[in-house]
Order: sequence, then structure tokens, then C-alpha cells
Amino acid sequence: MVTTSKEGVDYEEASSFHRDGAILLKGVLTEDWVSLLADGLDECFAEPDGMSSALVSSSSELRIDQFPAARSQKLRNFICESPLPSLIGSIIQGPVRFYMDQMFYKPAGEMMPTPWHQDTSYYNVEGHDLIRAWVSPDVVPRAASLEIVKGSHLWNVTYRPLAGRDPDLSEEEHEARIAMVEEFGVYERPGEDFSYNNAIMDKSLPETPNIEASRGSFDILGWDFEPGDVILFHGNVLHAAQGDVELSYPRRSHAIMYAGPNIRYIKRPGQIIPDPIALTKLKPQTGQSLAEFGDIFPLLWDASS
Ligand SMILES: O=C(O)CCC(=O)C(=O)O
Repeated sequence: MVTTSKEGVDYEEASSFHRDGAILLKGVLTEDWVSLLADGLDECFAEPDGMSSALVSSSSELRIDQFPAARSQKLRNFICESPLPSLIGSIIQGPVRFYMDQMFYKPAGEMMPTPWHQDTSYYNVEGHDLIRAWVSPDVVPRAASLEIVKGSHLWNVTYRPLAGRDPDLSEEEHEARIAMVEEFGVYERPGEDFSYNNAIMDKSLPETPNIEASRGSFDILGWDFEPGDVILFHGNVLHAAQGDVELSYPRRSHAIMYAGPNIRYIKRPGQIIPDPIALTKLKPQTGQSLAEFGDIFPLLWDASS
């Protein structure tokens, strides 16, 4: 049992992160943190809001909630008070702000795979200090946990998000495509206020490579995950979760984005995840630092903490 939390990474761990684009930190959260996380995720799952959507197939489901901490004090405490901000601060060696969070909830049974994608292009931010903390209160075998393409954060390419509406399709063609996917494949059950398919696809960005189709050609890193562990990964790294496994319990995960000093606002034509409502009111401009919106992206750690 872990009784004290780890507050910082050592030189080797930081170097692995910068080289590979991700790292698994074993047993860095105490049981108290893990149970707070479990309670926060359970309360959000029990009460979906307008930003809760799902990917659905005939045999499995993945519910994704945007900004769950906005309605859970427990998740807010976890994000702000747990050792995560200081762990991330010790990697980027600079001030750490909260950017946003998501819940990925896969019910017991067959696990829905999460397709390969890169996070940064889904958001109106860019820069190298965007780090995700992926945590779960559950035992997650590698076959259902997060995988990354090693080093892909350094490829210097922004891939097209997998969602969004193709601007070259007419309304009818778009509706027909959605209906066909609903009948034959994995489709989206949108939330009242959010759909991954509402955004307009930015076709100037290169398509995300189909890593799954040729896994052997890529250097893929993955881990068996246990409660108390944390996976940290870079915002530009290609990542996914396989679904080649059935679990007798839900796989609950919380993915929290923390931002360092070089993260800037950028207005993306193909933005998928909306800006926080409070930010929209301030009319942010491309190039502005998140530090200019300190009430929305609070400072959680700096070297003097
Ligand atoms: O938990 C998952 O299956 C996917 C998580 C993910 O894509 C993310 O954290 O960005």
C-alpha cells in the first residue's frame, strides 16, 4: 500500500518523458487520493450533463464527459491538491496551470477501443508544455490501458482530429454518412450541448495515420496500470487504448490537462472541444498566453510552491 505520495520525478524519469513522450509513474498516489478520484468519477457518471457524449457499438460503449471537474468538487480537489501538479512541474521545470479535464468511462464487459489520435489539435492551444495526467482507480491491464507511439510528440506535425464534419459533404450526404455508421459501426450518441461531429473538419491538416493497421511498424509503448499509478503524456503524442479484453468491472479514467508557460491560445478552424464558457466571454486572441486568463486556468504549482 502506498502511504505517502511522490511529489516530483527524478532526472531519469524526466529524461524518459522528454525522449518517449510519456511515462508511467508507479504507485505515486495514496489510497486516499485514489478513493477521492473513484468517488468523483462515480458521481459524474451517475449524473451526465449536456457535455456527456458516447461512442457506441453493438457490444461496447465509451462515455466521454468534457470538463467533469466543473461539476465535481471531488475532482477539482484531486486536480488541484493531489501531487499531480508538482509531478508535472518537476518535468517541465516551470509553473503549472490547469487547462481542462475529461472522463473516459468504459462499462464492464467488452472494452470499446479508443482510436489513435493526438490531443493538441482538438483544443485551441499550442505549445510543448501540455501534459496529460491519465489516472484510473481501477486495475487496467495493458490490453485496455493507454498506449503511445514512442517519440511521436517530436514528429512536429499536427494531425487532423478524427471527428468533425467534412465540409465537402452536403447536408444530405453528411446525414446519410451518419445514418450508415449508426447501422453498421461505431457511432456517436451526442450530448445535448456537445457532439464531436458538430465541428467542421480542417482538411488542411494531414490525416492521422492508421497506427492500428500496421502496429508492427511503430514503436508502441504501453503498461499494465494499477490504482495509485499515473501515466503522464505529452499533448502531441499519438495515443490510443485497445479493446481486446473483457473486464468484469468498469474502466473509469480521468484525463487531466496541465499547461506550462509556453502554452498559447490559438484559434483553430477545426477546433473540436469548446473553450471554457468563461474564456469565450473574454474573446481570447491567437498568441495570448494562458497566464493572461489566470482565473480560468489557475496556477497550481510553481518552483516556489
Ligand atoms: O482513456 C482512454 O481510453 C483514452 C484517453 C485519451 O484519449 C486521452 O486521455 O486523451
